[in-house]
Amino acid sequence: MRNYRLWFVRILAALSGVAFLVLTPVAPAAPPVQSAHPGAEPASTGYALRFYGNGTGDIDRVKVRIDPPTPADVGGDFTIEFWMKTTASGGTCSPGASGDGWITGRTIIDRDVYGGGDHGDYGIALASGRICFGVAQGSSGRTIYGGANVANGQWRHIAVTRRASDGQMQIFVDGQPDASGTGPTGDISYRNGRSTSYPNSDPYLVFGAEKHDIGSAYPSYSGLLDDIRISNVVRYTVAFTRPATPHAVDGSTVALYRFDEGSGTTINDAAGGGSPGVLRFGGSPAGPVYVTDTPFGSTLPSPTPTRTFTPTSSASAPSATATSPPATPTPTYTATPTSSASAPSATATSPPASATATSSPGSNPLPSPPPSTPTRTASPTATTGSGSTLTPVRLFLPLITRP
Ligand SMILES: [Ca+2]
Ligand SMILES: [Ca+2]
Repeated sequence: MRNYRLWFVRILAALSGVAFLVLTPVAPAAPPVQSAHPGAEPASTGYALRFYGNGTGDIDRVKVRIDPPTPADVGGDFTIEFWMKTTASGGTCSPGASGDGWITGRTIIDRDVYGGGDHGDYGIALASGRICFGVAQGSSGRTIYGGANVANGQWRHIAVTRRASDGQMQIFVDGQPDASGTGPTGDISYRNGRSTSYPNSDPYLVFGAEKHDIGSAYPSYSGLLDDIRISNVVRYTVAFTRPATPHAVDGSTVALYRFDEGSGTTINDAAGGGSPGVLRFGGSPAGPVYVTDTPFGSTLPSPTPTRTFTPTSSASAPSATATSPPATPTPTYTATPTSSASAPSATATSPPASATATSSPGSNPLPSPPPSTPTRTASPTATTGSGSTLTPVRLFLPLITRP
């Protein structure tokens, strides 16, 4: 009986010119995630990744292994830039003489090591709609906090720079200087062969989530990310024109993530491939997912000047030369403008973390491995956790600063 009905419908559909496929219980509608067929899609601009800020279970993130060392493990001069789009703000930033002031923001890029800064760590987060960027090495650190509201539902270009020689740090939003400060000097790359009690998070560079899943006091980013480029130079010291096209690969590009795969769990590194990533999918809603909304679509990002604070950009050192005076104008937010360029840094002029795919793994087990355990500094920054009840666990293991 069913067959007769089916054929009847098909004939009717064929006669009336209607695609009968939609009436037959054949194949479900194509899923929103398409396979990447660059040539098959009209004016394809690729994809971006949409994260949901689940911040748990090692999911809803992209993980890039950096130890044994990969090119993405920058630690000398570097620039990290990307596009983001969100309206989900929240989180807090504690600018000042701590490199962990960003960890209570919604983490966008996480290269933290659990506890104190050890050889070095850093991270970028969104807090109250503004960019928060911290760098630490040992007990020395600095967190700077931008002023522009970037959580306005439009694509925004973010760039952070860090210089090894004098610790100069800067944030740029849509090419405009947004904050600056002076952090630790020297090499802050992930210490090669470093032993850790957190092997699933420490030796990774993580996009879109707080890497250790410590809890709600350390939230994860919810929103879109695209075209993350990591360079081993300070690309910007003064205002620049916001890019209108995907970041290029050049001699200073050590890793580049276009998120144009469109499916699967492999995240390609467009800059030579030495630092591929893995997409860890899950949560509710489950993320990250590929979306066709990119900064390079028909709707060009409008340079929204929603800046609420213009950090006297004069700070920008005239040139990227080695010894420039401690960049003065720390953003007015910083209560402690003291330049803590103290750190007994390992090397003066840190070597660009890498140039080749794999620089001798475990090559430097020598530099006296610091006191066995990653000192978990109970820095004051942790207190911010609004309404976060201190669990006994956290108190027991001085996890107060996840750091
Ligand atoms: Ca893309
Ligand atoms: Ca840390």
